[in-house]
Amino acid sequence: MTDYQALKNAVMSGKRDEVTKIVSAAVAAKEDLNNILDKGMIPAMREIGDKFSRNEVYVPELLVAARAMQAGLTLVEPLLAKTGRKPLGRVAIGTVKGDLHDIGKNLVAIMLKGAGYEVIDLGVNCDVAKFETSMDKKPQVIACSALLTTTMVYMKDVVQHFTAKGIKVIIGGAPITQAYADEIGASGYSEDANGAVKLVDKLLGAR
Ligand code: B1M
Repeated sequence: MTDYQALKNAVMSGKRDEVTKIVSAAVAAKEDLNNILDKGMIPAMREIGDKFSRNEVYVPELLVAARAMQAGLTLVEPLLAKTGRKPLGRVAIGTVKGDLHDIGKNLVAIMLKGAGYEVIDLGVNCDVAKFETSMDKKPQVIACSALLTTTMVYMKDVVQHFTAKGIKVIIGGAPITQAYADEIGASGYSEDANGAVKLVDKLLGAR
């Protein structure tokens, strides 16, 4: 019988080997994959995300937890694909054209995955055409990250293009503000990765 509290603690404290051990054993014992996610890993990422938002933990702690989460997800994801577990929704994410910063974007992606969303990660330097390549997967939200004042302006093109098609666009990154999001007509802004999950939850009515 899997100790889900131990799994949760291992993810939150970033113990990657421990997560791998517990998840491997759970998979070998044919535990319900939904339980592994819903009782262990997802609450762990939600809780550490909330702590991060309250400044109780910082980027390094969040990064190690994210890596531990990723280690567990790597084991579960291929099996989940076979069970047909439905994701809460689909989000395509990328850092905008001209911008190569991806640490924050990766955190947002992993928090979304951890929360139960399917994430199409388009990487960095994404222009509208690159975001368009995700359309065959039918994302409901485009999530756009920028770290440079010179590249954030491109978000306006992404917002205009996709909102015209009825797809929501959310933005974030160090130089972004709510005022800027309002100015360019984005569907939403969040200042951190956990806030991005809450924003997507709200936009898609998922929770
Ligand atoms: Co660069 N860089 N950098 N850099 N870099 C900054 C951003 C800078 C502020 C440093 C400085 O001058 N003090 C500055 C920007 C100045 C400005 O525009 N105002 C800068 C510069 C100038 C540059 C170069 C131009 C330097 C040069 O070559 N002369 C160059 C540009 C390259 C390019 O992109 N074309 C450059 C290059 C690099 C490295 C490659 C060396 C490296 C990036 C490595 C990588 O990402 N793989 C790098 C780094 C590491 C930084 C700093 C030090 C750290 C950024 C980071 O990862 N933070 C940064 C200075 C700083 O921020 N102190 C700096 C941690 C990360 C977790 O935070 O990405 O903000 P962040 O993400 C947060 C939130 O913003 C939010 O959630 C995350 C956490 O909760 N968030 C979202 C992010 N995306 C979101 C999306 C959402 C919602 C929330 O919804 C969609």
